[in-house]
Amino acid sequence: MSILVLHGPNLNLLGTREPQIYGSTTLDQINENLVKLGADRGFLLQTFQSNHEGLIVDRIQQARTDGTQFIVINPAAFTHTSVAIRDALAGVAIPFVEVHLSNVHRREAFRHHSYFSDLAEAVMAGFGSAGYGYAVDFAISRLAKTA
Ligand code: CA2
Repeated sequence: MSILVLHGPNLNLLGTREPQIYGSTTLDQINENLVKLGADRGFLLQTFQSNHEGLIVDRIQQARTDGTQFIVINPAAFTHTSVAIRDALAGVAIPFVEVHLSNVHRREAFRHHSYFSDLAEAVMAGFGSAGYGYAVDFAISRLAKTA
């Protein structure tokens, strides 16, 4: 049973810049914790980060045939711009949770609209890196129910 965690553009910079907004935990640390959280509950958890929209679309399409049963995605800036990533998620029809480190609703108006929220099973915003853990936990309980 497998969960895919996707990170959008610039999230590779986590822990190095703007800690007041995005925290001081690095992406590697976040991913390590999530892999362990999955493994402890008997799930394979794979992670992928890209700064390129098309590569994220490709990875979502790959999820259709690689056994992925649930996706956790922080589309980062693509949240507010990407019909292509939205269409890919709708196309593969794999349930997903949308995660944001910051509370996007307390920020600039252009961050208030998401191309993903109306398709998502749930949305996390403002929990910092803990939000990924909550999302994976939610994914595990959903998958455990359907197993
Ligand atoms: O709060 C989030 O997780 C966001 O998805 C992060 C995106 C932003 O465009 C969304 O509106 C909300 C930006 C990610 C940039 O990540 C950085 C990390 C460290 C230093 C600089 C940027």
